[in-house]
Amino acid sequence: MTMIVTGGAGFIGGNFVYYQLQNFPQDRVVCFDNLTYAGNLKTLDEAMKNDNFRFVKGNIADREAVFQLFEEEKPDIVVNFAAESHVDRSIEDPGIFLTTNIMGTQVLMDVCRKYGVGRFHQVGTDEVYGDLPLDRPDLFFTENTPIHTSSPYSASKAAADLLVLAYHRTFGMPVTITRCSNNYGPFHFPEKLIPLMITRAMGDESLPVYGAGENVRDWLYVEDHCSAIDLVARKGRVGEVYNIGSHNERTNLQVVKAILAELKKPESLICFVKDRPGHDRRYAIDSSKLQNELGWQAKTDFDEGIRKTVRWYQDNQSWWREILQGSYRDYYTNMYGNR
Ligand code: NAD
Ligand code: TDX
Repeated sequence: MTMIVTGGAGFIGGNFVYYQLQNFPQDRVVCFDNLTYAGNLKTLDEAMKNDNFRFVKGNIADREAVFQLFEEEKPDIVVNFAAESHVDRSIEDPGIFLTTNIMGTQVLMDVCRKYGVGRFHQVGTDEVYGDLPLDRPDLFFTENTPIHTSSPYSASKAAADLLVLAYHRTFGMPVTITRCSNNYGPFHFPEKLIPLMITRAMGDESLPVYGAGENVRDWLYVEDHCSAIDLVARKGRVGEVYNIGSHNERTNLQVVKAILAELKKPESLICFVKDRPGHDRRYAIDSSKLQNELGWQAKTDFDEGIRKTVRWYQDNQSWWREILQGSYRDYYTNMYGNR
């Protein structure tokens, strides 16, 4: 079997490539990724040593390149991780989010249709549901929660989901969609909350918490996300959406304090900065559909996951220090300089 993984040089896609190579050593995995600022070939160093792995540099919105790839590979399954994924960047410059996340998904749907691909799996996000109030801990997103987006990022992801479902209804394409809560773990680009705080705290630098740090996210260790996607892509019912989450809700302040405790660094590093515009208050996922239908369960709770993640950043400093030396510096100054 051949699986194409788009966006496999990024955080979750990279972890998913390793999940596939380890659990299905007989299958071929082809990563298609155009290596944006968030893509990193170093993440795939180990995969490159595997004969069943191929890396192809290319843009999912480039119709010609995508059709060429499918002509060569004739894949059985396509899992689409490729996306612009950072909310703050989508607030600064929404255009590329629409091109990659919407138009790119359309190109992939067209090519899957032409080549009769057996399954197209779209990696979606819980952000398409908007947010929940902080004072209603009884409320959770289900697959029937209305789409109600807050940022250009989440709007582009919602548009992609709708397009995927439309191709299923109109053309009978065999699609599935998962919508997951916040991930963390190895190879996470240090613009996102957890790796940003770990890498800065390791250097005794200030930790920029937006607003009062009371916003809540439901944190899922990336390996658990990979196992859920794999299960849905192989065994999920066609045309269905499955939520993924594990009830590990934490306020941002709790997350940052847990990181500081793990690193034995002082809480005086915390610095409250101007809030994110349109900042979603709380995400919380009900994933009982996935659990009941496919028997999925998360294996890693937050305390264990954060320990493993901190350890990974301590043990793999060359991976992230190289990123911090590049254009990331300008990004940090622009985003946080006057905050
Ligand atoms: P990431 O930003 O770390 O990686 C994205 C990857 O996609 C990079 O390797 C990048 O080079 C590649 N890419 C971007 N544009 C491309 C294009 N036009 N053509 C080909 N490749 C392109 O993102 P991530 O955090 O790993 O997220 C992966 C997917 O999971 C995204 O679709 C995201 O919306 C979704 N998701 C992420 C989270 C999370 O917590 N990170 C949670 C739920 C869903
Ligand atoms: O410096 C920061 N300070 C801060 O307080 C950063 C980068 C973030 N935050 C807050 C904002 C959020 O409430 O931390 C929380 C998490 O922020 P991000 O890491 O930017 O993630 P989020 O906006 O929740 O989106 C993530 O989860 C859903 C991913 O980036 C998305 O791709 C995914 O769809």
